[in-house]
Amino acid sequence: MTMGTALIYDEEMTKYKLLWVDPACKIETPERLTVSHGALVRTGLADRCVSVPVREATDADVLLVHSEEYLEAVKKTPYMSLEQLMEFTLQYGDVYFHPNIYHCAKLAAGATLQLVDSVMTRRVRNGLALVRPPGHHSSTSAANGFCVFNNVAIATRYAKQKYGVKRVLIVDWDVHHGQGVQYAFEDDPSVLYFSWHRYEHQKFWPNLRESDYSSVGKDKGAGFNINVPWNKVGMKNSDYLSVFCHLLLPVAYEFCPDLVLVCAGFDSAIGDPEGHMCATPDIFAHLSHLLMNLAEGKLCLVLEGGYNLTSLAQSVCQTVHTLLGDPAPQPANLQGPCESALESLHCARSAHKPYWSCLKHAADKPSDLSTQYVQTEEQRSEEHNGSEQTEEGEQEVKAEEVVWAEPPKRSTPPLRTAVVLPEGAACPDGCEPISSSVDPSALVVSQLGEKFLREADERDALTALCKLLTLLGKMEKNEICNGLALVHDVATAMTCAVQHCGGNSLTNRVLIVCVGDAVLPSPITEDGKTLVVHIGSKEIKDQKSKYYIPVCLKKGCSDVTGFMQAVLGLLLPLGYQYDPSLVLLVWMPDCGVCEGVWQQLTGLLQGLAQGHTLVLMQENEKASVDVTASCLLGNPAACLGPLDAPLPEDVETLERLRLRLQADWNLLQTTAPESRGDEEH
Ligand code: Q9C
Ligand code: ZN
Repeated sequence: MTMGTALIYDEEMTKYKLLWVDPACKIETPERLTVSHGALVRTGLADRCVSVPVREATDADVLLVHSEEYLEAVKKTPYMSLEQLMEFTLQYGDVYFHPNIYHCAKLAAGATLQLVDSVMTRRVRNGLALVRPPGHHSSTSAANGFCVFNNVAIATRYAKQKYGVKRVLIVDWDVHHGQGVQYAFEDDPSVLYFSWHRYEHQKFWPNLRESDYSSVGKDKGAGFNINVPWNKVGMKNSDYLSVFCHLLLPVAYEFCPDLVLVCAGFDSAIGDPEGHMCATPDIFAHLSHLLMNLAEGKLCLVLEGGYNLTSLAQSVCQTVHTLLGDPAPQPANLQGPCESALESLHCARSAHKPYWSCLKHAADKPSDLSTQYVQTEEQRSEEHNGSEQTEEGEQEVKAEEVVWAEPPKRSTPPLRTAVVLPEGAACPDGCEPISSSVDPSALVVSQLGEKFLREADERDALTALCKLLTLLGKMEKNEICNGLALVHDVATAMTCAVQHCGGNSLTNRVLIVCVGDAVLPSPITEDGKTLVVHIGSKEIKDQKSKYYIPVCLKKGCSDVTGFMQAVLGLLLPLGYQYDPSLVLLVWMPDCGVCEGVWQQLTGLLQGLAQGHTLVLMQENEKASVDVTASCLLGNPAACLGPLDAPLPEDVETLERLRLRLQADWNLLQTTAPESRGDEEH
């Protein structure tokens, strides 16, 4: 069932450039494409993709978003003299025209449509279109911010029209606000637009009031436009991940898109002269991964900005690795979100509270943030004397001079998924069975001690445990990425695995995710070597531990909404911050978890521990082996359908846990510190 990744690129789109002096536009160069594509070729990534040709968007395609007058005006640009082009350019903001840009703009939009066609017809699973000019700033009748036609907006209408797609999610991770996309779908509840962007209280380009968190959409589209304005530069990996976990993903899962489009600008990465952010290129591996289980994996990325050629190329490669299914890199520098990011998150969550049941419990916006920030004359002159005023340039900190480590090479073990199954059980497609070569009793005795031997005295059970340890050993050596074991007794197997890891320096942190009620085995410690998140229905006395987190859902694991809420808002941030070397995912007997949720959980957890997940299931869960293996192999999970409201009791349980744990695990924070007093009592 493996399906490929499309790469859509044509050199023709490098064949236009700025022909006059304009400091605002000089960063948008042909090299942006040659360098990105060159890096994909050099690393062998391009060869692993399905190369799909571009095409020109037709007039009808362009008119899905743009006005006839605007299209006719742009059509004339190939015949203009230099003076006429400069003159034409003047009516728009931060954009330039060139005799060949109309051709390239048709190719950029057409490339995006080719990508949508390839994904919707299932020729490929997902893909990336490397295009110029970008699109997200252009609106019905105006070019803007290097953009001529709105590639992603056109593709959205095209997908709805041609394929009857009901709900489209657009994730705009470019560092600028894609106001063109916002305008196109503001009143349309079938398109959920999410954008984070450098804003600095409206002082950053494009300086629009409507880029603030208060623009939530209009009329029927109210709630379907989500803006997260960054009011400070220097946002890091934690800031991006926390917005994904606490806002975008919960809403996206509730929305349940049929297709996900990404305005994939990489000017939100470190080193970018426009963005001045500090997120490292590997973060895009995780952002991509976190979107890959929505819409049954139908994910189309379309290049927007990205102006530091080194950062851009690295980010593009990280993204394509993930689209191809390579194990995620170890997430770096997750020390928790900064105060300004939390303030933005808090405001955006509270603005969307009326529209999404996953946010019903979100804290109200603090009153000191309720009025629009107004800058005093003093503050203004102070800032001019301060660090960074790009246009004047005197004391400018050159973002291009920022240095960061090149992301480590993505390691892909020779074998993706191995299984340990009882005699006679069929090995799922694409997996390999573990054949144990060591004498079971000798190895298991040394690992387990006599206590467990007496319980697991059957030969078969012993053999399974032995194979399990063999599998773990191979995962530690990175010979196998992940695995699944059907065992006689999950509790014993879990203990066995944890003990094994305890004695091994390669697996010094194990995230144990227990699904269902069970008595946990003893080696749960407070030394940080294990972090246990135990989701079930039985009230477990909360031991106020940092490393043992019982989540008791009212209807247990069979409640889709409650479970997903726990996974996205609690487990993922905890997991990312803990940064395990191994994830043990345990399906307790009779836990009642529904298949779709289990798939999502299995898929999402693979963003951790470089994909090293070991799934333990009881022998009688044979029926779920194939779907689990499929998710471990990197196939997308099934859609859950639009989620309904969580039970108030569960909301309360999760909130209580989050509040208790957020001091130790600051990726759990959803509000800025000074406003936190109100909600804690
Ligand atoms: N220093 C895209 O990233 N210039 N467009 C702003 C402020 C406009 C960016 C000048 C930047 C447009 C697709
Ligand atoms: Zn941008």
